[in-house]
Amino acid sequence: MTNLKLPEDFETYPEARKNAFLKMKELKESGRRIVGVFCTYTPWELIEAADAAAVVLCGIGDDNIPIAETRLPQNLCPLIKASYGAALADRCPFFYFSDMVLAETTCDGKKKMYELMSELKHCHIMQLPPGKTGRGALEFWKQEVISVKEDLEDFYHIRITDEQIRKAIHLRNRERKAVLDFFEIGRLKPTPITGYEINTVISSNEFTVDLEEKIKYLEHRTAELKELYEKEYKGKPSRPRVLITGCPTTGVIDKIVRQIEELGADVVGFENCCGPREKKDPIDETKDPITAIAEKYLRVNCSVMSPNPGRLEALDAQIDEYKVDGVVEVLLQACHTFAIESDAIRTFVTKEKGLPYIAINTDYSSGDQAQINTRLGAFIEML
Ligand code: BJ8
Repeated sequence: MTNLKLPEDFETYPEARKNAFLKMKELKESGRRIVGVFCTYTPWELIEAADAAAVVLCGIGDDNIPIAETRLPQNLCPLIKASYGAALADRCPFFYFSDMVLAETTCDGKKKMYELMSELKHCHIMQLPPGKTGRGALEFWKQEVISVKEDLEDFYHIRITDEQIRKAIHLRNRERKAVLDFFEIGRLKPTPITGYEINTVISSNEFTVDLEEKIKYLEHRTAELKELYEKEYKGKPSRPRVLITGCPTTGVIDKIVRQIEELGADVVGFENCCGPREKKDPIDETKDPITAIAEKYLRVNCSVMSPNPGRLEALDAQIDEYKVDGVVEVLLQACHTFAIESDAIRTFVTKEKGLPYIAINTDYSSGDQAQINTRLGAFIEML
């Protein structure tokens, strides 16, 4: 239970997941194609163009970890273990109903886990170049995008036309705009929305396969929140404003995001894959669609890229735009790429921006909750 202000029809992430499961079952029974995905690098537009529904697979749940550890090492990111454990034990309804999985070689743990996941279901694994700007990176990645299109065509015995891809790009750009507008409610001071709601709605929305329905919901909620701000919030004092950065937070919504807000601060923004990272960056609709898709997804500022200066630039802009008082970095256990980048992030936030910063190293268990609350409580007092 939470004492945070939430809309009447608010569903927690587990509730949304349960309801989506029933919809997914109906969808499958109606003969709809379903492709499971995991990551922000996924070119969703190609799935859409294949007239298939893209659905984000489960990567949360401490109860999925022991199952995963029967084949994966203990000292591995909980997101990777939970993804595999949920698939292996048939606990992820979306994996169960997916015809195939579209995945990418992002971090080492994920790419090796996908080798095991491929034993369970057809996984198309895109090879991601190690950097965005290296020699041939874009051309290499473009070939990977083409290989996805070809695999979808072979798998479903269809042809995907440029026209279908253009249509999908247009639809996804409209969706990006609706999601971005919703995120940007967090810029209002004081914010009329909790970070807990933002994180939950965005993560839960990944189960909504009808993009028009998703756009409609987000536009409606954004308009409602703007009205609420004008009526009840404008001109009132603000609580300390926190930006979250680092690893994805869907698996720790209750453990970290909600706790920050219960402890007296507002989470106003996310500089991670649960935030506007890729939503800010639409696909160019004037270019050849495959090139435009390849260019767009190669721009994602994930720590798996070396070097990754775009993340600092995005963080810089977001701290200013969201009028942030402090930054909380979430580091999932054994995520080496984000853990190594955290040194540069700490220096940037504290020295360049002159703001307090804290890194929380955690996993999906509840064992460290009390210790985290103590550290977050002390951090919020400094803001
Ligand atoms: S684009 S952040 S969704 S890879 S937390 S599994 S990196 S060890 S989730 Fe991610 Fe795509 Fe990047 Fe976004 Fe590995 Fe780190 Fe675990 Fe991670």
